[in-house]
Parts: sequence; C-alpha cells; structure tokens
Amino acid sequence: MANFETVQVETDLLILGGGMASCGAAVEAAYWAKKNGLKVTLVDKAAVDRSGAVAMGLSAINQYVGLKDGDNTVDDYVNYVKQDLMGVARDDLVASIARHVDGSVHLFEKWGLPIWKAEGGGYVHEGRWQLMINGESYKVIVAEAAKNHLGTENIYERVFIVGPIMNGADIVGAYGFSVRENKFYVFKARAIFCAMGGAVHVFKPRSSGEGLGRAWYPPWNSGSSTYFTLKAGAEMTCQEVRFIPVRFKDAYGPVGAWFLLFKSRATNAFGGEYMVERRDELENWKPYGLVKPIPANLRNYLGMLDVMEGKGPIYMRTEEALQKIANEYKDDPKAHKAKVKELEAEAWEDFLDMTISQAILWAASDVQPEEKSSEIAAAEPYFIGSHSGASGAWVSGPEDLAPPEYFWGYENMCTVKGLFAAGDASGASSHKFSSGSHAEGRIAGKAAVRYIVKENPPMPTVDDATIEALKAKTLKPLDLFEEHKDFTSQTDVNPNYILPKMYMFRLQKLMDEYAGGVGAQFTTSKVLCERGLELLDLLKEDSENLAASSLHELMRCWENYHRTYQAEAHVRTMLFREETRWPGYYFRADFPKIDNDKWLCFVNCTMDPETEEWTMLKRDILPMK
Ligand code: SFD
Ligand code: AMP
Repeated sequence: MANFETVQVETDLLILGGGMASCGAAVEAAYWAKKNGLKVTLVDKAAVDRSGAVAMGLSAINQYVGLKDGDNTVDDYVNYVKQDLMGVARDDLVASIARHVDGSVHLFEKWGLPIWKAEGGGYVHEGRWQLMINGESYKVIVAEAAKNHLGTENIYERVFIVGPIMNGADIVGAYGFSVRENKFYVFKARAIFCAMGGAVHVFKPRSSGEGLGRAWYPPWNSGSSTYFTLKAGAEMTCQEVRFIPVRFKDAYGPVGAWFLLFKSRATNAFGGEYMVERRDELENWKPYGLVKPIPANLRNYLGMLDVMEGKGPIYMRTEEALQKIANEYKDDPKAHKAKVKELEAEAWEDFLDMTISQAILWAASDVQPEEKSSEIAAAEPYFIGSHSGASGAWVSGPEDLAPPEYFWGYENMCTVKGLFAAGDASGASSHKFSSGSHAEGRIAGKAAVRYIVKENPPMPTVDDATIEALKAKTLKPLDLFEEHKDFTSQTDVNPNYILPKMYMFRLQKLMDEYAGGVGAQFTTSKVLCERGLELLDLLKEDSENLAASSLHELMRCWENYHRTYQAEAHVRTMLFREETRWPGYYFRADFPKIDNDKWLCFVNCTMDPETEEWTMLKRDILPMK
C-alpha cells in the first residue's frame, strides 16, 4: 500500500465543505460552540477563499426577500418556490430559510460586499427576489468571516472527503486524504454537517475537447454530498429533479440579469418569440403553467420545442434590450452616450464577476452585446438543490413550522442522527442560492450545536482495523497504477486498470444516451432507464479497477465514484416517477403528461450502506403549520 501517514482528528462538530452553506454554519456554530466549550472543525477539498460554486464570484444575490421593507412576505416566497418546482417543495424548509436569508445578506454587506444601491437608497433589484452586486470577491469576503470565527487552526484545506465512518447505523466521522501530501485523514465527531455542493459532469457536457472543463456549475462539485449522505444511510429526496439551465452558448454565461434587469427577449432564428408564440402549450401543464413567473423548466421547454422544430438557434436579443434602455435618453445626446457606456459596462461586468469565460468568448468572437445578439442554449443537466433543481437529503424542518411528519428533533438533521445537511446537500428547498445556502448553513450549524449540548453524544472511537481498511480502500487506485503501469509502453492504455477521465467519459456517455441528456433531447423512458441501470452496474464493477498516477488523479477517481451514485439515484428516481412533471428538465416519452392524481408527491429513496440495495418511496406534500 502507498506509504501515507494517518492523521486522526477529534472534534465536536465536523463541517464538511467550505462553500456558502459551510461558511454560514461555521460563523453560527462557532458562536454557540464557544458558549458551550465545544470545538468546531471544517474540511474543504480546496482553499476556502476560492472554493465551491462562488469561487469565481457572482454578479447577483438571487435570494433576498426584503422583509424589513415590507415588500414581500415569507409566504410570498414559499408560493413562488412551490410554483416554480411544479408543486414539489417543502414549505417548512423554504420558509425557514426565507425568514433568515435577509440577515445573511446584511452580514455580507457589513463584511464588505458591494451591493448596488438605488438613487433613493435601498438596493438595486435585478428582479423581485434578486439584488445586483459587484461580487468578484464575494467568496473571499464570506470565507474571511468563517475563518475569523473558527480560527484557521480548525480548518483543513485541500483535504478530499471520501466517505462517512459508520458504527452500525450511527455516523461517527468521515475519512479522506490530502490532495497535496501523502496523508490519510480520519475525522471523529459527535455531530457532522455535510455541505459539499451539488454534482456536475454526471452527464455529457455540451463543451468538448479543449473546452471540456467549461461548465456553468463548477466541475469540482462532483456529487460528494449525495454519496456521503446516501452511504450513511440517509433518506434522499427529489433525486429526479435535475436542473437544466439555459445559458449563453458554449461559455455558459447566466441569463438572469438579461431577462430581469435588462428585460431582454429571447427569440428563435426567425425572430419568433417562443414565450409568446407557444403560450398555448402552457395549458397542458396546469395549474403551474398558468401563473407568473412561468416555472423555469417550462420556460426551457417552450424554447426546446422551437429547436426541435428546426427554428434554432435561440438568441438572447442583447442589442435590442440595451438599445431600448438607451433610447429612453435619446433626446439628450450626452445622457444617451453616458447611458450606452454604463449599460455596456454592466453587461460585461455581469460576466466578469461570475463567468469570466463568457466575457472571453465575447471578446474572442468580436461580440459587442449592444450591437449583436448571442446564442443561448439549454445546457446539460446539473444536480443543484440550491437553484431551480431540488435534489438532496431529506431533512427535518423547524419545530414551529414543520408538520409532525417533517420534524424529528433538530432543523436540517438528516434521517441519520447527528448528521446535518444544507445548501445543495439538502433537498426539496429550492431557490436558496448563495445567500439562502449561507442562511440554511447557519440554521443547521446552530441546530447541530444544540444537538450536541442536548443529546450529549459520546466522542466516538474508531478501531485501527477499521482505519486500515478505509485507508487501503481509499489508496487502492494508487497501488493499482503502481502495480501495473509498466505492463504497457503507454500508461493510459492498460488492460489492468481504467483511468478516471476514461471512466468519466463512460459515465457521461451512458447518462447522455439513456437518462435524457443533451444527446437524447432530454428524453427518457422505462426501458431506457432500465438499460441505463444495467450499464451503471457494469461501470460500478469496473470502478474496482480505477487507477491513479498521482494525488490529483486519486481525487479524480473518487470524484467520479461519487458521480456514479448521483447518477444511479437519478435514474432510479426517474424510473419510479411515472409521469412527466418537469418538461424542459426531462421528459418521460412513455408517460408524456403530468399526473397530479398519482404523482403530486415527493419521491424519496434510501440505499442500504452495506448491501447497497435501494428502496424507493412516496412521501406526501404537506403544508407548513
Ligand atoms: O444566477 C468538498 N449561484 C448563484 N447564486 C446567487 O445567489 N446568485 C447568482 O447570481 C448565482 N448564479 C450562479 C451560481 C453558481 C454558479 C456556479 C454560477 C452562477 C456560475 C448559485 C450559488 O453559487 C449556490 O447556490 C451556492 O454556492 C450553493 O452553496 P453550497 O454551499 O451548497 O455549495 P458550494 O458553495 O459549491 O460549496 C461546496 C463546498 O464543498 C467543497 N467540497 N470538500 C471536501 N471533500 C469533498 N469531497 C468535497 N466536495 C466538495 C467545495 O470545495 C466547496 O467548498 S446564477 O447563475 O444562478
Ligand atoms: P439564472 O441566470 O438562470 O441562474 O437565473 C438567475 C435568477 O433569475 C434565478 O432566480 C431565476 O429564477 C431568475 N430568472 C431567470 N430567468 C427568468 C425569467 N425569464 N423570469 C423570471 N425569473 C427568471
């Protein structure tokens, strides 16, 4: 076995991930832990300052309710989310986040995040729930607060978490390895908070070759949350509810600011506005198709119908939108010129703060948005419970909001005692975004400390035999490569093992073809899902032969192993739900209609950590108290 030092760490609360939800948990838990003499430890696979989905920054905060200004109520947000997810959402969880999120945003501002201000005071809104920011350094600001509260001595960066350590049905810790030095880590904890983000590159991306790494959501979020909670035996929810974002083509620039702030139209190649021309289609998706805003998946779907009819490409009419705004100043040439300059700057800033590649592609292809429209396209599927997707763990709601069926002691606790989840890691509470994920992290962080204080779980022990077995399993890809690398003259062509990139291509290809990827026009069926599961079984067999030539490749091996479980959860849940509820995200060709009688419910699943046998179940959708 590769020669790795074993590092054992004991703590009261272990925070997994260093993203928006974890930074929220760190700030809140550190405060309450200090009051109770407890220790909090955080582990991130990268550097917290620039890790996770907000690594590159953001140009907007997409969840701000504005409670103090009386603009909106918590119920308004609950209804908005329920509607956007075609009826499938946990009101108690959405309300729990909505009543706290403004607090997180005010903290960000206090910590130095520049939020655009309107002339009369107040924030500049991109939309009803979205604020414009100069967010290039958003993550650095939020990370600094987490570090100050936790103390850097309690933060382990560049340590990749592989999986949970279980003692029977109880979770007692987590194990992983450093991606920089030969160290194997065993974390033992009295409670664990999981927020390792969503999953990207489970499906074949539109980008290829030199552009392979380009995606909207970050390729370094590889489904570790799903694998961790599944492997702990936790119940999961909404694993079929992937998110298909419509994005500026090829560089994946977001569209929110264009549709909401610049009020831009999107048209097909012949100038037809599909949102208008195809509005009759919305009747088929009642009641959700008939309210405003139209759910994100239905907005996608109307555009997809145009593309399938050969009316593509679809264009974001940036030139039209910017000229329309500037024309309001046409009587004053000086003001008009200044406005054009301002709009141009805002258009570029939107991407420079968040998706730099889109600005680079514009520059590289001589695009001036004020003169020329840009193609937009439906991207490959992502698993991101914090945006317009809903996949994640099934967690307890707050006692004062959750009906009894949804409350089991502590907010955001999974169905495994002492395990908590937030952000992309917790499901059925969509539209929380960066700010709501931070707020949910705070809610869960506080609840986890309360759990330790009230339940007083013992500090767990893990015997040496267990540690050695986990270490051997974790490092096996390195050993396999070392053992067989000289069998051929070309180390990436070897019958004894499979390298992580090749493994990922297999996964992405089968998901694209059988589970309704871009290549299959987002369409699947019972027979396709069943065939997909057969191929996933073969792929999991081959995962035993994953090999790694370095620490970096070892991380890639385990990232793809995690993706495989996200893929299986997704296919099994799409197979189980016999209807089409989210056209525009995925379409069941054999059940092309929505069926509110049979399927207006949650579909949840569990996987036995030992046998890996799956159980699918329905759960009722209940209103909050
Ligand atoms: O508009 C391990 N998001 C946006 N949110 C907004 O509020 N405004 C926007 O403008 C947004 N836009 C946007 C967004 C995201 C992206 C990528 C783009 C544009 C291009 C969404 C938010 O970013 C998102 O909702 C939150 O960040 C989700 O928070 P969280 O905590 O669930 O995930 P994370 O921040 O990615 O953090 C995950 C952490 O886990 C670490 N990690 N650590 C150890 N071991 C492992 N095995 C690990 N696996 C992962 C990561 O390093 C990271 O620290 S718009 O387009 O939507
Ligand atoms: P996106 O850029 O697609 O990630 O969207 C950013 C935010 O804008 C999210 O809150 C979306 O729900 C919202 N949004 C995007 N497009 C529209 C639209 N056409 N109508 C209403 N809300 C939208």
